[in-house]
Amino acid sequence: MKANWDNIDAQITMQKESLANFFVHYLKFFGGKDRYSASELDVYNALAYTIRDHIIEKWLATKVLYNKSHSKRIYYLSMEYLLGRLFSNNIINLGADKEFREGLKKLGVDWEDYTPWERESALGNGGLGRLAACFLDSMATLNLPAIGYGLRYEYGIFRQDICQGYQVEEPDEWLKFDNIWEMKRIEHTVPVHFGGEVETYHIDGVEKFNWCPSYTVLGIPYDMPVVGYGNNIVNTLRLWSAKVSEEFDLQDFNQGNYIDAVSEKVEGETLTKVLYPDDRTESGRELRFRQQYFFVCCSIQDIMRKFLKESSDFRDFPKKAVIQLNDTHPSISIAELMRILVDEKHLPWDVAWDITRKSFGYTNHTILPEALEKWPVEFFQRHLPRHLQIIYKLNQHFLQEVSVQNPGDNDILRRMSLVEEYPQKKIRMAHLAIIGSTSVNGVSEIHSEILKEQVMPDFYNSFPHKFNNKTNGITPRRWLLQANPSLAKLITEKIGKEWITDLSQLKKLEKYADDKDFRKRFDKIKLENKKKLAKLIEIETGVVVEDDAIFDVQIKRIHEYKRQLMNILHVIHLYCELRDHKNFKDAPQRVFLFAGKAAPGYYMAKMIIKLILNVAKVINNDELIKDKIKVVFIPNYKVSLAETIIPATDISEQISTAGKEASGTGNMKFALNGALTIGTLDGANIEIMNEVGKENIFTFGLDIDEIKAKREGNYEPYQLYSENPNIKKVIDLIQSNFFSLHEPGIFEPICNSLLTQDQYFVFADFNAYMECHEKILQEYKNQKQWTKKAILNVARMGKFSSDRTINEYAADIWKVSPVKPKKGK
Ligand code: CJB
Repeated sequence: MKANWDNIDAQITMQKESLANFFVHYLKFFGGKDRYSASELDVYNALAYTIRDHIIEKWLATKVLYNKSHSKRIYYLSMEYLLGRLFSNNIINLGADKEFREGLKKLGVDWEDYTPWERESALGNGGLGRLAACFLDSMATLNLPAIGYGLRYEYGIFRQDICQGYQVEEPDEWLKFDNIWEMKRIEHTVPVHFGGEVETYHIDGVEKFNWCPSYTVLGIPYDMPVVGYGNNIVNTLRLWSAKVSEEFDLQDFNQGNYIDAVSEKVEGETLTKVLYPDDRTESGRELRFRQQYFFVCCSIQDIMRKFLKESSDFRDFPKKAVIQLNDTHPSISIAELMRILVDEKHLPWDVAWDITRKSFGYTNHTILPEALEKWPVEFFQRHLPRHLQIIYKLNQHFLQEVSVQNPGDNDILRRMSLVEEYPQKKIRMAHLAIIGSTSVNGVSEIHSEILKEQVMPDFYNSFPHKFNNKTNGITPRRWLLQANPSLAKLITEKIGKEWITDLSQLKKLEKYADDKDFRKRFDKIKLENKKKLAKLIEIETGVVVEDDAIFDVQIKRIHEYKRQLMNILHVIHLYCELRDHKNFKDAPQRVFLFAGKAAPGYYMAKMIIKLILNVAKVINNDELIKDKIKVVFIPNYKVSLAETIIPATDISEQISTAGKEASGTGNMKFALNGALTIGTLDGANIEIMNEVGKENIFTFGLDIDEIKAKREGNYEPYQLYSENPNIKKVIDLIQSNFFSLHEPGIFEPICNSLLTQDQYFVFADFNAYMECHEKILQEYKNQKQWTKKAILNVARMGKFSSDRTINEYAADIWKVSPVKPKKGK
């Protein structure tokens, strides 16, 4: 009998009345549970399956819509996605929260009670991965035909435990239970080859290359739906998982090489075992190199397969596909696409290069020299011999062009080469990404300028047209609508709900800064959010804080350039002041809250955590200061924690050394939720200042030029220490082991590094930071003014929606327009 597709295609639309039936169906027939045996996890699973059905309907329809449109596709390649929990986000984006609540009422089930049962998806380290997640949300919401590609790490970013004040890493077993949001697509499995050698042969006198790899791994795709907000669009995030092919395995098996077969299998499958928990240092990590190629190879094959459904003329490729590289991590794609076009599709080199260059865009996210990827040539020789040949040939052609433009200048050839010769021969991945892309962008205005003027001036001079800026943004769906529902509701009540998809509408709130009633409601919401945070702090750390304290927050990866150290030194200074002057009559309590993970091999970052925790212990238990300061370090920072902390924050600490933070996106989340920023003139802080107005943000410290001058001059931190009594007191107290009685000397490396080098200019900015905090405290006393400023911050954050960022990428780089269903369909 033939299937009747007209009937099968009929959509099962979500109806309030049928939700309870769906839920019971899943609980019983998927979970095998009833009222006696169902756990809270079973209820969560049944709820998630129920909502998933409705997502799948829209997912299928979106695919049909995109296929019919024949539009150019956007392929976003990122090694990291920090998605966070998806259950509530999906319900909210579907616009189904009310239906869901009401539809399940008769069962007495409130979906919001079950959100903690979802294992968080944390396949990223920090800003870069979270940005990719915000971009997915915006691309879906803007009807852009985009696919995200990534890796399905079995273990995401480690769980951070604290043991005796030290960070301890535990594996993140996020796949231990079912992952309801993924679907295995076994039919799109692809092979990925490694190693071996390259043979040369000739056809009609033309030299050809045949890569004979030594082993093969399979890439299995798992698709996750990306639900657009209120537009019935569901895009796809495709994550690759590595598996060793069975035939390959069996061959060795039959020849009696049991151990070899098994160890090859383990080797192959370790490829996607774990996310590298350090985003800044690259040295010697061969597995990471292989992970990158595995990712790239799977994704490019998939992109090719999709392209070939549309056209067989590869010259059309750039008209049908644009591939955005999220940092250099996937930049081997450029050599891989060349290899496919030249070796497999037999296109002439120049034609292949033209196609390749037109198809890629590259986003740079950092100028920290240690984070600019360079892979040893020997890694290429061992694992990707053909790609190495291709890179060498690209380099040869490229340097020829450079030399024609700069006759006799050998130094420029050395600087621009794709190959670094000393001390070890390495491939400079950023150089490959720049020459192989049509667009090179930074992530804030200042960062893009630094990139052009200081980091890549030679490339900028050669290809000025490629360089552009795309200031980062955040999705208002997760970071306001979902994280701060009460504030979102108040805003909607006053200005309507258009802000959710057009954040510039928030401007309309400006007039409410002078409205007493509005300010009262705004303050009340902040207080409620603080109460929730205070509870969480007590549960997570045992520290009791007052609900109406000033919450001063620094949450982000722990890194010296982000200067958590300056923050905690300042806290120690305040503590000394309190002890010395005991003048704290009606001062409000100040809670200094920290959270963030340190890369497991980053000694200094780990010692900074230890210092914060030790200082916290002393201060929180010192009765002399009458609880006027509390210091809190919440372990295991993650997206869901940020969602609780940010809406409760008064003061947002964005205090990186000027020139070091490419953009920052936490800064945007806080300001959008009505926190006032204390910040340096770095990254997107500058643009936030320009938007909210100088009087509504607290900036301090050396700017980029001043830092540069200090670095080039002879900066003497020891002199600052001897001359500045505030700094001296704090450092002396640490060195006296006041915070490390039982582990004397443990903070010596921190003090030493500050006194002898102070690479990140903590001492140089200390006074300015201190004075800025004094100003903040004064201003906080005037609650009316403070709230006014907070409201103006919210009202003026429109620019920082990731919808704006993505619209710019789509218009300027990708040249892709939204795909919308034809009216009446
Ligand atoms: N960033 O999170 C990372 N990892 C890297 O390896 C390099 C940069 C961050 O990317 C964010 C998104 O663009 C930026 O906001 C942030 O400043 C940068 O440090």
